[in-house]
Amino acid sequence: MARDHIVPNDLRAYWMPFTANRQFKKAPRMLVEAEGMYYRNLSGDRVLDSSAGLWCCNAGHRHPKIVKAIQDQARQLDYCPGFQIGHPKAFELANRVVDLAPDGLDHVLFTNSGSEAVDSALKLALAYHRSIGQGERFRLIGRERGYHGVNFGGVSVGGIVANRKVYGSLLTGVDHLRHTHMPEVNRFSRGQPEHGVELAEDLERLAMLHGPETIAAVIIEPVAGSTGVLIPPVGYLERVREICDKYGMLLIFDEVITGFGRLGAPFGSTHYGVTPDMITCAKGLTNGVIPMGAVLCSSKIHDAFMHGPEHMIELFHGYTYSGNPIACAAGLASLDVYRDQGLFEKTHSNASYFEDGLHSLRDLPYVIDIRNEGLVGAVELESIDGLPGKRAFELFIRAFESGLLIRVTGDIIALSPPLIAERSHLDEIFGRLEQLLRTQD
Ligand code: PXG
Repeated sequence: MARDHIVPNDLRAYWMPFTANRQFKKAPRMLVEAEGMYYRNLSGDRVLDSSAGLWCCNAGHRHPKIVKAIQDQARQLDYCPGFQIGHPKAFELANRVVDLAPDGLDHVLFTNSGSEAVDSALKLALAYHRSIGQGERFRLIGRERGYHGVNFGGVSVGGIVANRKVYGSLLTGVDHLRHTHMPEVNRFSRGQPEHGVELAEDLERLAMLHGPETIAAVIIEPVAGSTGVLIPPVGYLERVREICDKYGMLLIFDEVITGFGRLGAPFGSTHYGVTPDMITCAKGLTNGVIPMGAVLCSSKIHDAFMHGPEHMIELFHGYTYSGNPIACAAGLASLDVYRDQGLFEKTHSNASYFEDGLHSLRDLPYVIDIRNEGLVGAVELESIDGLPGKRAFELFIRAFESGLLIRVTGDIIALSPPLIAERSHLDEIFGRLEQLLRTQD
C-alpha cells in the first residue's frame, strides 16, 4: 500500500551511515555514475576519486571485466547455500587469496564485510584456544585509535572513542595497547617513522598486568587507516610478533585497508615481512563492488578443529551469504585485474611519486603533519579551537563542490586513490588540494 506521506525525492527515510544526516539532507552530495578514476555527480560534472570510494575500489570504477563477471555469474548461479553445500568459485577464490597471502596462511573463511571478518577472527581465536585446551585464554587486546568495524567485537577491540562510548559495556576482557602516533618526534615522516618501536613493549606490560596465559589474541591494523593513517614505527610490528610468540598469543592483522595492494604488496604483512596468525580483509577483495570480507588463518588454527566424528560441523559459525557466488565472481575478476594490470607493482613504483606530491603540501596553511606509505597518505590540519573536525569537514565540502572526492576523519585528510592512478591523476589530486588548502578561511 502506498504511503501518502512518501513523496518523490524525499531524503528522510534513509538514515545514512557515519554521516552528518541533517547537514547532508540540507545540501545533498549525490554521485550517480563512475568510470575509472572519476565519479559523476547529478549535474553531470566529474569528481576525481582520491579515496578509492571508501578505500576499496583499487582497480577504479566500473571495470569492464569485473562488471562482466558479475553479470555472467548472476545469469548462471545467483545464490547457493553455503552451509553443507558448495560451488566451485568459492573454493577457487579461497585458493587465489591464499596464493597472495604470506606463507602459512592457508585457510579462508568468507564473510560479507570487514566488520564481520573481524568478529569472525576474534571468535575463531577464542574457539581455537579452547580447542587446544587453553580455554582460560579469553582476553582480546586491541589498540587505541584502532578501527575494526562496527560490530560488537570490533568496537570492543577498537580504540576510536566516538565509536565506542555510547554502546554500553561492549565485550568484557578487552584491553588496549597505546597507539603509535608520536608527532612530537615523527612529524612529516616519509614511510615508516623512525621513533616508536618501544611502544610495542606496551604488549609486555598488558601481558604482565593480566597474565599472558589469559590472552587469546592481539589485533592491530598494520597501518591504522580510519583513525587518520598511522604508519607503524620501524621495528614495531616485528616486536609485537615476537611478544605474541613468546606468550602463545595469536596475532591478527586487520588488513581491511592494507590488503590487496594498498601498500604496493598483496598484503601489509607481505609488505612489512611480518606474518600474523590471521588476516582479516574485505574492501579490495572484490574491488568494493559486491560486499565481501574474509579471514585468513594458519593451518595450526584450522587443523585444531578438524577432529571428532566426520559428520559433525567443526566450527559453528558462518553467514547466509558466506561465499556468495556473485561476490566470489567479483573477487576472482578483481584479483585477475590486479594481476593482469600489475596494480600492486604499479603501486610500488608510484609510491615515491605519491610521497613527494603529498609532502609538497607541507608549508600550506594549518598543515601540521603529513605521513604516507604505498598509496595511502594523510595531511593533518590544525583543529579550530573548540571545533574539532570542522576545518577538515569544510575542506571536504569545498573539495567535493570543486570536483574532488577526499576522505576526512577528524581534522585529517586521508588519501587512498585507486591503484590504477596515473601520475597525471596524482598531479591533479595534489594540485587541487594545494589550491583548496591555500584558500582556506
Ligand atoms: N577493519 C578495518 C581496518 C577497516 O578499515 C573495517 C574493519 C570494517 O569493514 P566494513 O566492511 O565492515 O566497513 C574497516 C572499514 C574511513 C572508512 O574512511 C574506513 C572503513 C570503512 C568506511 C570508512 O575511515 N574501514
